[in-house]
Amino acid sequence: MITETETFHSGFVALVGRPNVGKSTLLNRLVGQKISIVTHKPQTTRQRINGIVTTDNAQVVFIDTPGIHVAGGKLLNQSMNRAAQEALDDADVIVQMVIAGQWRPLDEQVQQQIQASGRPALLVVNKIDQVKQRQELLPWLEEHVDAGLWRKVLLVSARNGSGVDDLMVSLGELLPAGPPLYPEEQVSDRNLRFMAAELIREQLLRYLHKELPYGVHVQIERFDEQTKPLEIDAVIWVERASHKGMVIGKQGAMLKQIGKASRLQLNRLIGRPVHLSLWVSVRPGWQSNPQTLRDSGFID
Ligand SMILES: Nc1nc2c(ncn2[C@@H]2O[C@H](COP(=O)(O)OP(=O)(O)OP(=O)(O)O)[C@@H](O)[C@H]2O)c(=O)[nH]1
Ligand SMILES: [Mg+2]
Repeated sequence: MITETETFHSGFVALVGRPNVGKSTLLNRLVGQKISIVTHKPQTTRQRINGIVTTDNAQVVFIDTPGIHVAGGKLLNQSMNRAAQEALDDADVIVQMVIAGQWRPLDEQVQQQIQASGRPALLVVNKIDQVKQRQELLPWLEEHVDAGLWRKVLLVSARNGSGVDDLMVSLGELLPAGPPLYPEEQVSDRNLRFMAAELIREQLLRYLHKELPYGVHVQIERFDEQTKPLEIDAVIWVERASHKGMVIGKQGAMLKQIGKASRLQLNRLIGRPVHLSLWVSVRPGWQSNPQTLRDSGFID
């Protein structure tokens, strides 16, 4: 319930860090719902996703961003890093996430980007559930964490929720006074169609090996809410003809497995039975094709 607008705080908080540190896991934990996909593979998130948390006295719009990485030549990867940079530029407050006990060159690079932005920033040291004794972390914290840079340093487990309430309190205090930016019941800026494509891509990342999942994209061709069960047709893009066979598998076994796992996720997301049809289409070089990336919302 939103009551007193005078003391209400609102604004954008960017969650940034190198791939796999747990940004999307934390977003889902904060929002209390799965709105961003999570896998053990780096570069899972490809586009920014806003997750909205509204309390009695604040509305925090969290921006989940793609992990900042060495982009190489592909336009898709460049667009992912750009999405993270834009979130840094748009945010009122920045949260950098790192993994407890790890401080890699990319973590250092992200920290420098945050410094350059000049925005207030917090450091979240995530995955502390993997640390047996918190004291073990002290030498690491002393070596890598420059307390002067951060408004606060928090030890968190996005997986089990430890430290997450403290993070919310700290963020509420740092955001400017202002009215809510979204209706209080809204939890994401993305629609069901986008989330459906993401859930299917999550299963592709889970089931496909090595580099193959990085070359896939899911395009929803039909999302018919009038039918019972709800009908979803989706096309999985792959970069090469040889990849098509790998996604389909022997006698269609792989695609069947991915379809089944996706359907279960979609049923949960939408709250009613879904009929899912999947196709695989070869789109050579889609990751570097500006028109394709524009049509799919990766670049403006
Ligand atoms: N043990 C442990 N694992 C975690 C925690 N948070 C995230 N993970 C795991 O770390 C992996 C990466 O999590 P994601 O949330 O996808 O990480 P991300 O930073 O969003 O990754 P990208 O989207 O690739 O940039 C997954 O296997 C998560 O289950 C945590 O607090 N503890
Ligand atoms: Mg992510």
